[in-house]
Amino acid sequence: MADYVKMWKDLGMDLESHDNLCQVLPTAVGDVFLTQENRPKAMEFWDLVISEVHGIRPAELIEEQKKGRKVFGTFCVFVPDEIIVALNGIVTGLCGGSQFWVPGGEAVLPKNTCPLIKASVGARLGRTCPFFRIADVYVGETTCDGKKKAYEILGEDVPMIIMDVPQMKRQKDIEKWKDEIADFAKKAEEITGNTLSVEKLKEAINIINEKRKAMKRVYDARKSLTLPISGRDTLLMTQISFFDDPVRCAEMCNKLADELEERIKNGVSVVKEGTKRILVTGTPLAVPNWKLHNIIETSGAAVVCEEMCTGTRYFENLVDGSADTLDGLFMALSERYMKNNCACFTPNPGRIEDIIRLAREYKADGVIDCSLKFCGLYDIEKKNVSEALKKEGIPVLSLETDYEDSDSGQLRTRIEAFVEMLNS
Ligand code: BJ8
Repeated sequence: MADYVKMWKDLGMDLESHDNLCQVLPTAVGDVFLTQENRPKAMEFWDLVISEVHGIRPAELIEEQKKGRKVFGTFCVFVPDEIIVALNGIVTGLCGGSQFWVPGGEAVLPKNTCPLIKASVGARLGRTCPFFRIADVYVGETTCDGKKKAYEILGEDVPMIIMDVPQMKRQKDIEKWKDEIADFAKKAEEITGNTLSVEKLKEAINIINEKRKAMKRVYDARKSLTLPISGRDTLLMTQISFFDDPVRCAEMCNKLADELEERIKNGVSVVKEGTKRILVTGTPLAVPNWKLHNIIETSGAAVVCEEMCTGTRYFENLVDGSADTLDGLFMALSERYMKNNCACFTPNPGRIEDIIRLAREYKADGVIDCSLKFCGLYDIEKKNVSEALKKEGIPVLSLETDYEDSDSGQLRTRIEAFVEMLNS
């Protein structure tokens, strides 16, 4: 591994505490990913990135900053990457997925806040994540109450833009989100010092659409009964796509998709015939949260699809880049982003329709609906999800978890019983 200590020091990181974090990660990567058999060769790229997750990409970002580019840290798939890319900015995901950061978050937030929020705040305030140190500006959004209030705390420490996400999906809400995107573009122009043009925005729309198409190719391969890739590996690819350069991301995903399509042709599967196929839905799984996938896939089943923001919601629906005015392109962006069926909307029938559609497309035998503890939005929506799936004859298991390992045994027992029920 290259020596990144100077870089971390220059970023003002707490090196002692960061060392403790670095010690746990390799074991987790080894246990979750490297123990799998018959992995696609193209996964070598993501194995390398995750093995130096606090080194390779942060070093690239710093090099780009030296050339005058600005880094925008984001927490939600509602933030339109296209605007940032069109202004020659760089997007990096910032959601925290490790229990390591939770106590730091609990120092300033109530304990009954969801772990994703606590970890994100803890990662910033504890100075143990280079991405949180590098970002020139954070972009928050008004999706859930916990995030809204946490952004006020983060905003004391770092420049922050908040985007006001509508809570409903009427035509006037789509118009409102278009205006919000236009306002965001103005702020992003100030930060980058660049001016947005129709041409640049069209180009950026194309770049991000290509990334979405490449990710979709990988996911489409999972629809085959000859399953060419595990859920764990696909999740890793998806998680890293939030940090990576979008052009390289598309290139690597296409390379992986080529290999997966070849595997299907040759009948190469990562699981035995008849292995039960699971669609996972619920709250996002930020790096390095691999707990659920790992338990499912070591309990005799395979994850074939994720209806979540670290899954299909990140790449489904392309932006129509045909308009010839900025206003027209902002509207096209709004229309695409407002198709995201996050539980922050009311009512939210689109998510249930998506889960049923995806369960059929990916030939899932059952659905696991799992939310993070203290996420009221997804927890409350479980009732409607579970009733709708039962009506469709699709078996469903509803779970709640957090970032600690203490509930792993209990989760495993429930998941094993669910898989056994599917098998019988
Ligand atoms: S579009 S899912 S990325 S908001 S788990 S922090 S909702 S209390 S993450 Fe999300 Fe955007 Fe929606 Fe997707 Fe709050 Fe729930 Fe925590 Fe959550």
